[in-house]
Amino acid sequence: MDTLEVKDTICAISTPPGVGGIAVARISGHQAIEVAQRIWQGRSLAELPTHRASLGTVLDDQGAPLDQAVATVFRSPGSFTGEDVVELSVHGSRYVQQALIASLISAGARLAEAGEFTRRAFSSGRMDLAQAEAVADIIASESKAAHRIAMTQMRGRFSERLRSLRDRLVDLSCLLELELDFSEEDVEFADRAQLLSLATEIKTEVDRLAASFRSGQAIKNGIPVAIIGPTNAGKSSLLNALLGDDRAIVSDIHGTTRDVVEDTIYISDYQFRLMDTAGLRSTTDAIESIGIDRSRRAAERARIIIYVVDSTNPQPIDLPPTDAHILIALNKSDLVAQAPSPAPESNPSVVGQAPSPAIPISAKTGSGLDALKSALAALASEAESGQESVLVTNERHYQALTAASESITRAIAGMSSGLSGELIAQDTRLTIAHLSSILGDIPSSEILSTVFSRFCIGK
Ligand SMILES: Nc1nc2c(ncn2[C@@H]2O[C@H](COP(=O)(O)OP(=O)(O)OP(=O)(O)O)[C@@H](O)[C@H]2O)c(=O)[nH]1
Ligand SMILES: [Mg+2]
Repeated sequence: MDTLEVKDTICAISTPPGVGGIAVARISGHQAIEVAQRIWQGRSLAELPTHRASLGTVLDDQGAPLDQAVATVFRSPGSFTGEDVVELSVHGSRYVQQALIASLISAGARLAEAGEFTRRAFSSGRMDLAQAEAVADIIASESKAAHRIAMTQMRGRFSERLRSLRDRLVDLSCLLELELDFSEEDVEFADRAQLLSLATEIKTEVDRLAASFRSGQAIKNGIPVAIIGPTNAGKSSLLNALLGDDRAIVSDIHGTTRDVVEDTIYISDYQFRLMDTAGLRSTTDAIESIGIDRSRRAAERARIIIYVVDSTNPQPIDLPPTDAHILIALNKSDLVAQAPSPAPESNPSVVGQAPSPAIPISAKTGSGLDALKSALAALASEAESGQESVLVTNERHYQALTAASESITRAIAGMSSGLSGELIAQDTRLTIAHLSSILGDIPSSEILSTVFSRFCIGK
């Protein structure tokens, strides 16, 4: 709990800037109802039951009627921030919004800082830090999948997982401390093998959560897809066909595209960031070489590569080793009469990573594009539901998990090499602290000793 903070009453427009049918001003703090009442004509807000709305009139800072409005009162602790909250819905004119805020400030509120409502929700214990961060992610979510992951986190699934890991670590830590306390009496509370297997299990889980970050981040920000292939294969035509827009220049001149052309599409629940790139070929043109360099870098950034082959002129696939998923698109299928030829011979580093069969497409007629889109959606869905039930999407969480993994690894190494219990216990505590930092509750020695007393009777 954030008890040091002075909880003055804050206000802000919570709807997006600009004109809208309705705008909502939110007021939070122990004087929220009193402040709102000063600019309110209508049923007394103090007498309004919690979670109830009432129609009335809001007044400007001169006391003149400003707009007809609906006031909703949420009493502490059953509100978003945990404090008393009043929401005033007014007509969404820019003038009304600005005059309403001016009026609330003259009535005793202060303009809220960015994120302050959610921050108060965190400090009043309404949610932990990971949940508060998820609120920001929900607001920023641009695809159904990004929204779904953020919702899971806001509802506390990720936090539950972390708490359960932490509790098991506290168990472990407790056994280690007991051994330390009684070491002279030669009492064994748990054999080393048992401690080791518990620690290893915890490390595996921490590592799996950390490993989900790449997928989680890609789904949150848009999955990077690089369109790669030789010149004139139809990469830019494919980008345009997928976007349904003349985004990139198309021509039959080899080496048309020089720069990476990027745009986003939505398929199924996912957002993809498509990158059209310069065709791969050996060239003496200095600018084209720079473009090809950029293609290779785009391929490195990508989670999925669409490798475009010209079916009328198939060449061996030439890709540097990559850990991206590779989809092979056999383009210009409209020009080959019979069933499309099998995938051209590929270099071995790629073959192993291209389990899906090549997809015949025509960027010109649009045939096969649905199959290509389905393949993209299937890869995205695999990445989402792959190894983990919750995906890590936040850089801060990822850093903390990585640090937790490092400290538990040291503890495990210590256990297997018979290092002093003191050092192992220290690394275990450090792991607990890293996991706790994600939830925002760094355990003070006081909290830890409370937790410990629950587990270690008589200590
Ligand atoms: N018939 C047919 N022509 C196509 C198809 N896709 C692309 N083309 C033609 O192939 C030529 C090259 O297309 P681009 O999309 O510019 O090829 P690119 O791979 O982007 O080429 P670079 O930018 O030079 O690397 C153009 O003349 C397109 O009209 C297709 O599916 N069928
Ligand atoms: Mg091109």
